[in-house]
Amino acid sequence: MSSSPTKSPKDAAHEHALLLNSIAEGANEYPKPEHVNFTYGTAGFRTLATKLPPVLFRVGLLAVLRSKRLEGATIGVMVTASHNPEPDNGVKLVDPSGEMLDPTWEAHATALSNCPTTESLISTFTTLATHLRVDLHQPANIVYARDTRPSGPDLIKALERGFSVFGESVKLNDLGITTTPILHYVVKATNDRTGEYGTPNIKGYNEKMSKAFKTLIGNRGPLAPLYVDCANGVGANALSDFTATLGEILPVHPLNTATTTQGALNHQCGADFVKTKQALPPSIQQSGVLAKPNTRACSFDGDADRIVFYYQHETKGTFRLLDGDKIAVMVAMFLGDLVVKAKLDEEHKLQVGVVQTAYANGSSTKYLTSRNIPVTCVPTGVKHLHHAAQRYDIGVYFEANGHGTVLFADHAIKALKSASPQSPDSANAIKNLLAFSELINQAVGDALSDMLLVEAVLAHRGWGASEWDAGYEDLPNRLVKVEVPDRNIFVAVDAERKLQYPLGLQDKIEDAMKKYDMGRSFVRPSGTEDCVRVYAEAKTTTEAENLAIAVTDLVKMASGQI
Ligand code: NG1
Ligand code: ZN
Repeated sequence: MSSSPTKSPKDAAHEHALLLNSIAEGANEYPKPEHVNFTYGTAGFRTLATKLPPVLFRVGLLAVLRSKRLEGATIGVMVTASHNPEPDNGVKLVDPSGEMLDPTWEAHATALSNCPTTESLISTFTTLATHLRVDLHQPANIVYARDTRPSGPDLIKALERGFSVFGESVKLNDLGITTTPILHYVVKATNDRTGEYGTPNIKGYNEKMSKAFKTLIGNRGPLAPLYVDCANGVGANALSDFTATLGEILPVHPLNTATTTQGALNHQCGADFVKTKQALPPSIQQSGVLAKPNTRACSFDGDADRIVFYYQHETKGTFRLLDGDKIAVMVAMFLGDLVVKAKLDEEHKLQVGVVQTAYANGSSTKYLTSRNIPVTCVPTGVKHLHHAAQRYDIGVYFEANGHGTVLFADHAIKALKSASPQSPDSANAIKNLLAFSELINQAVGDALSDMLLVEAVLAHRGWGASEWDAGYEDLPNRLVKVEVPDRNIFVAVDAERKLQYPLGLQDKIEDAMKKYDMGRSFVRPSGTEDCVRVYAEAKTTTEAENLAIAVTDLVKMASGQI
């Protein structure tokens, strides 16, 4: 820690002592519960909300440290547990670029949150500030928000208590109740010195997207009606704000918007329910809105950063899922076509690539690679996908569960802006590519923005849901959650497609796979829940199910359960 040049060492020491006192006072109000171990994982901290107030207080301290370390750059804090049930809650930090927290700081978050006493918290805080060379005299800027969970207000209070120990050196921007991606947008826009990304508030977000969407739809609207399952969460608020800005071109029918009904959040609805059950939310089934052929619906998750689409088969009436893989494939193909039409000169040629995880359906990967679209496979967790996508000129990344976005590299935007089009067609393609770069959230997966992306591509293609679906047929698949005594004995490698430990288990999984036509299966420990996940796919539903059962048994055997 260096002291300000205007202060004497004595004053600086006094000020520091006051700060530590102030931290101690706050920490005493939020003692850490015994026998709980917190981990800052893929989704930040996430557990039962009642356990979280002390964590929020400490996250408040860390957010301020991070902002001060970055000379006052704005840091984001989001209080949400996404698709988890209502009694859970969580918190995650957002870095100034709008991306997830720098992974090296995840360990600092974990360390602070697990300090058992006020004394150990003070000592860990002091050590961190020193080792990370944080000048505590720097200003700090924080933007924060929460989803609609009833536990939100108490957690925000604990977070604000953490901020308050630093007194007036911290400037706060409370966005209130909003979606995770809007919070990321505001962080990115606040830190953007060029002022080009957008106005750093919710209105700025709506205006930016609405303008880009209108450019893309042109005179193609009004589009066919779209039913949107808001998971009874914050997406309902964001959607109604947005449609008020957008006007008539997309007739949106919001469903599951009961944000104040106790227990309704993510219950029998939302993107995670639809993806894991591979079925309609019962409320939508009963409403009969999808009975009309080719009617599209989509589901957000509880903090509106995931989206999946679906419809009912025209003749069979069966449920058809259009998940993250289907979105990635359609979007990558479409942007690839636009790039060809843009006819950029040789030195500015742009490559569209796709980033997936092992959970991507095998058919989607095959479809892309057979059409010469490069595909990268990375471990689960958005930060891995995001970073891999940054290596393409235009990087499309989606998890199968519907979390994803498309990143346009700075040099790609420059090439598009400076191109001299050879024909009206190429001028149009360039204009559209630039409008897509504005429409798509460049910080993080965003259900609302991805919904508009899909709608814009469908409008340009002149497709309904069934034409979109026709590209490839998903291989039947099963995802099983296996509870084991210690998930840490399972160590996955090779983008989590193989197990290194327990020794010998991978060979057994591969032997099981060989017994099924097009069989593929892998096992990995979850990063967000205390379980191991088994994924299996094969040519038929029965084979996929049998493979999942066989591999689940192998996992149980390896962990001594059978
Ligand atoms: P874990 O619990 O590590 O499988 C889940 C999702 C991830 C990601 C994170 C963060 C699956 C199989 N896993 O991770 O894709 O979205 O949550 O929310 O969907
Ligand atoms: Zn989410």
